[in-house]
Amino acid sequence: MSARSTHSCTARAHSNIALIKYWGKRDDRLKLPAVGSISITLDALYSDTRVSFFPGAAQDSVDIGGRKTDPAPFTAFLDLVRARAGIDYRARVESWNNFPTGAGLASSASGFAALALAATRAAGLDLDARELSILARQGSGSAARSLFGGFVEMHRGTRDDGSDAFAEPMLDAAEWPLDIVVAITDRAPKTVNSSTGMSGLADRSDYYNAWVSHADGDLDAMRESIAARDFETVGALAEMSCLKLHGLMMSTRPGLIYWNPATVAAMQAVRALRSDGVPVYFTIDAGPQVKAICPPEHTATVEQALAGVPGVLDTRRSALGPAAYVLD
Ligand code: 2P0
Repeated sequence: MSARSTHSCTARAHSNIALIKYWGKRDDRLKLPAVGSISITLDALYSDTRVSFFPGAAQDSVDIGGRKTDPAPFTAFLDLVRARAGIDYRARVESWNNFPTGAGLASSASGFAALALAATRAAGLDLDARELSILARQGSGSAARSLFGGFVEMHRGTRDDGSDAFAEPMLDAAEWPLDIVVAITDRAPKTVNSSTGMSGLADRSDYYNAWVSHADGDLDAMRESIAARDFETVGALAEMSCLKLHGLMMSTRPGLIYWNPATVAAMQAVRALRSDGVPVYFTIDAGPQVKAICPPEHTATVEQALAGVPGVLDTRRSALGPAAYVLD
């Protein structure tokens, strides 16, 4: 957009879950991750975000799911877009998630990815995929991955300015169809958000150095097993990365426990399915929901088993999803 006109844009971005997890930052302000990560994008969970810049407005306004939200964290992000576009108009942001917000289903990933795409387009910018990913990362580290579909790798990068800390696609969704069954065990927003949970980790966890020093090996192994379409190894690596992440969280002063009894029961149900010959592995993010990954021919069996676990409130199933895109 030129500085004279006003524009709106609505974009959709899908949530993602990491198979090799990101946790910890090497720079808080630029949200530079301490470790790289590899994720899959989910078709069934997404955020739609509309951004309109208005010349006359005094401040940004943000609604999520129809409710007014403190605009401060979004203003900091929109300032990056405004600086780049050379405008100073305030924005009206309206965002909807088709799933519970802030409950460990990566609403900040899909939300900030959709916001990055909608805000840049509304401001008249047309950033390439890498630039957009670097921008989205500054909203939320995991948002850098939600701009892409299928299997995605986020690079840790080594530069201080963050110019090499971006995500890029590895495989499109259609290249290796897999399903995810999400077992929802609590719909309430979590009490400790990810940024707080992972802040200052080097000083707060005795396990931090071990976490960082093994990350590259885990990423190499995951890259290789994805390239080989080796589901058992992908699943085993993902389950181990999840358990290492939660071990790290529990080792952080004060100890961070995101699980509830149904979370543990669902993990055990996944392992029981596996001992019965069903290829399925679990992963869990910064929340109590369990995500089970399996080839599509086993999805119905997995969903039925998880729905029957005491304390599981609901299940959602998803295929792998597409890259973020503009709706209008
Ligand atoms: C991940 N998580 O790789 C890890 C695993 C949750 C557990 O990325 O502070 O919301 O905005 O960068 O991206 C969640 O962290 O945190 C996350 P910030 P973000 O998916």
